[in-house]
Amino acid sequence: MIRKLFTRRFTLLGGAALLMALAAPSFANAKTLLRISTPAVPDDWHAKMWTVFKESLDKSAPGEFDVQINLNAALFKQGAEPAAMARGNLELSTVSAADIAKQVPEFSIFTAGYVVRDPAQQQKIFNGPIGAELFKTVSSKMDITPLATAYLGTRQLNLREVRNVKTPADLKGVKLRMPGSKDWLFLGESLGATATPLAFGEVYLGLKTGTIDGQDNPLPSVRAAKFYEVTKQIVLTSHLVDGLFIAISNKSFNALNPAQQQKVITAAQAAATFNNENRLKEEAQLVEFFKKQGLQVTTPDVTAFHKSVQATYLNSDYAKVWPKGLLDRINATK
Ligand code: KDO
Repeated sequence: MIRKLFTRRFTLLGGAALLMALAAPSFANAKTLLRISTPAVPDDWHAKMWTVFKESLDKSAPGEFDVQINLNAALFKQGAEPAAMARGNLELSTVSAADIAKQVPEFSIFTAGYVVRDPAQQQKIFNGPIGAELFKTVSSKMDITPLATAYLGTRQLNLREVRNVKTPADLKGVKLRMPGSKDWLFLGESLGATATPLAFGEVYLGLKTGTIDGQDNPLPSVRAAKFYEVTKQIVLTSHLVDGLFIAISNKSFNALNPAQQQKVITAAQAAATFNNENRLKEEAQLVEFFKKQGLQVTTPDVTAFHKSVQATYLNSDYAKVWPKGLLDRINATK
C-alpha cells in the first residue's frame, strides 16, 4: 500500500515535472526577440548603452523580451542595418543621418558639416518639432521608427603622420577614410581631402598599414577603437556634431502591445541618456589623454573650415533637396 502510494505520488510528480519541462520551451518562445546589430566596439558608449537598454527592459518587463546584443558589426555589416530592419531580419540598431539620407534625401542636411552647433542643440532639434516631422517621414519611407537620439560626438580629423593643417587647402591629397556612402564621402571632400570609403572595422588596419592617411571620428571613438595607437595627430576641426538614432523595425514595433511599446521607448531613452552623459564627460577629457599617448593635438583655422565646408554644401545638389526654411529653423533652435 505504502509502496503503491509512493509510486502514484512519484508518477504524479514526475508527470508534473515532465509537463513543466515540455512547457519550458514554449515559455522561452513567448519572449519577444530583440536582436541588435551595431558596428560599435565594446568599449564605446554607444555599445555599452545597449546593456542599459536590456537592463531597463529586464526590469520593466521581466521575462517578456530576449534582448541579444551583437557588437563589432557581427550580425550585419555597417550600413546594412536599415534594410535588414525593414525586411524584419533585425529588430534594432542605430542609424546615422547618412543612412537615413539614402532614402529620405532631406535628411542629408544633418550629414553636412557645421550645421548642428553643439550636442545640446542636437537634442533640441531631434526632440522637438523638426525631429517629429522628419521621423514621421523616416517611419513611412524606411519602415523603421527612431526612438531616441544618441550623441556620437563631434567628429575630428585623425592623421597617421603629422601635418600642418590650418585650412582645407592643407588637406589636399590626404587619403581620408570615410564611412562607405556618398554623403560621407562628400563630407570628406568638402574638408579638402581625398575621401576613400572603408568600413569602421577596417580602419585600424588601414591606418596601421598606410592604405589610408587618416580618418575622422569623435574623440571617444578614437579612444575606444584604439586609433591613437596607429596615428600621430588629431586636428580639432569639429566638423560634424554627429548623432545616431536608436531605431526599431516597424514590423517588430507594431507587433508589441502599447504597454510594451512604451517600455521599449523608455529603455531606448535610458540608453541614449547613458550614452550622452558619459560621452560628453569623456569627450571633454580626451585631449589630455591623447597628448599623454604622444599624439599632437592641433587646432586649425576652424572659421576657414566652416566657411569653405558651408559654401561647398550650399553650392551643391544637397542644398537643393533641403526643404525651404529647414536650415533657418535649425539655426533658430536654441
Ligand atoms: C564611422 O564609421 O566612422 C562611424 O563613426 C560612423 C557612424 O555612423 C557609426 O556607424 C559608427 O562609425 C559606428 O557605430 C562605430 O563607432
